[in-house]
Amino acid sequence: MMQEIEIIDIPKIADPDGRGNLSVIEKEVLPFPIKRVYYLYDVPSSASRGGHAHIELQQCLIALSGSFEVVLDNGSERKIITLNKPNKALIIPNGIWRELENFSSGSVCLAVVSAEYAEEDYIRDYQDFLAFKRK
Ligand code: T46
Repeated sequence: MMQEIEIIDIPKIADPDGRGNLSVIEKEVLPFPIKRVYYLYDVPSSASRGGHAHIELQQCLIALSGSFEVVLDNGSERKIITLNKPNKALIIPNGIWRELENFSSGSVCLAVVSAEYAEEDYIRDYQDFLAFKRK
């Protein structure tokens, strides 16, 4: 269950002269071709983002800075994953309900996704999501 949800390593290039790290996403790092990038920032700690599923869109989430929790729900099971490392990426396949919460101060959530923005791809009502999963 929840097999397709995974945390992958983003290659990290540590600078030999102590200039810090560089991580890069290219070629086959993600399990889908990249069509769009967006990011969430200045999110109050009390706020919740997400609260929807996507019909087709596949997504990669990275905590570029700080930390936040991602609640994942496949219609029969829920789990919570904390993201807090810029070289770890959470892969969320289509058909998964997600909620993002407990953002730390100054945190930045990068989303790298498989499709352009399309409101028709969203299921924003949880009962509609459960009905979609039963189909
Ligand atoms: C997701 C989570 C992690 C656009 O016009 N273009 C875009 O590319 C996006 C992503 C959003 N919007 C508009 C649509 C809404 O009027 O921005 C507004 C806020 O979007 P939303 O309420 O969907 O934001 P989140 O943070 O709840 O969800 C977003 C993504 O939409 C979603 O794919 O998985 O981040």
